[in-house]
Amino acid sequence: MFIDEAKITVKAGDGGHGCIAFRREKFVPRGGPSGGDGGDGGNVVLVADPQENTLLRFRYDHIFKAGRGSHGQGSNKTGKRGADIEVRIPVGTLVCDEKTGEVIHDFTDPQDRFPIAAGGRGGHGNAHFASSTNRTPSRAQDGLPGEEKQLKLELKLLADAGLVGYPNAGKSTLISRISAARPKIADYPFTTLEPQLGVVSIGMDKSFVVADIPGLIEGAHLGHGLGIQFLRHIERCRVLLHLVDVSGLSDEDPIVEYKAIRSELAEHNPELPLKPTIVVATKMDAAVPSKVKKLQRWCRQNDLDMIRISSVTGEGLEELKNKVFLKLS
Ligand SMILES: Nc1nc2c(ncn2[C@@H]2O[C@H](COP(=O)(O)OP(=O)(O)OP(=O)(O)O)[C@@H](O)[C@H]2O)c(=O)[nH]1
Ligand SMILES: [Mg+2]
Repeated sequence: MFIDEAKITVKAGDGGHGCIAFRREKFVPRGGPSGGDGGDGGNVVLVADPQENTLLRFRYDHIFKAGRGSHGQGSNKTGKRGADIEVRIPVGTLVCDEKTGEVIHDFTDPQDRFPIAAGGRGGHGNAHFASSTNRTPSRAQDGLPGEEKQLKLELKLLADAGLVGYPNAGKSTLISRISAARPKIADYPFTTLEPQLGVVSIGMDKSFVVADIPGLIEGAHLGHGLGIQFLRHIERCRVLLHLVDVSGLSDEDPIVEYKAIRSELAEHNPELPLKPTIVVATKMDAAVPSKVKKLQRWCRQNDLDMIRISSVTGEGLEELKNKVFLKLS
């Protein structure tokens, strides 16, 4: 679950064929061979790009071909080289051969470049084969095929946004609605025992990673409930989503609940409460209006962003995704 995966095919360009030709010029009897070489095929190069943070885009786009070399021509014209292509992948991606599982390259540094598939060499034209004993060679080479590889990409994810809240606040349900993660969901506290990550996509090319962690309760820093050991998973998140149940399914006062979690965060690491936070009022389909109003007022007074959502009806989910993305960029 902490790993994002993708399979891609890379195909380097084939080399162009060599050409068979002879000079034909007026007043030059028996002109020599003049067939040019084929151009080399283009290479496929993988490049680690700090702007990319997930492998999500490879779900839509997973075959990458470099350009083929042009064939040689008469008058000793060499064919044009095929164009190289660069495939940009996130820093931290491990690339393996899909069939053998062998590790090909670990992209640990930004701008790390690795030629993954070499273009085929262009074939020699007949001019190349002329010698003192054979002045009219009538053979030329075909270009060689470019390399083709099936690759498996693996990326260890770091979450951009972390979900915090009481048990049953609806954290796992939310992540299951906005990402492909499928954590266990149930109407009893502490359903989630292990942190889960999900990749949230916005449109075709934007995404962020969200972490679902076990619920917190008052005294978590003293070991109550499942404790706060899971908070280390969100220490590197840049945004916190603080989920507060405003439905009749919870009998807790929303403000009391909010403050309890905030103080547990601070107990764990005083910097956690300083992170940009969005207060997320959950289960709006079953909302108790007085709770919503109370939380709303509190957020306004404390200059906090608040969004109302329902993972059942989908209310507010797009707004939430966009807001998180804005805070991250
Ligand atoms: N009506 C309604 N119920 C919801 C909504 N979101 C979650 N629930 C229900 O609330 C209960 C708890 O949901 P979970 O997603 O498991 O809550 P959690 O915050 O992950 O809980 P823990 O893992 O125990 O911390 C489940 O019964 C869900 O079906 C919602 O938007 N509307
Ligand atoms: Mg859960």
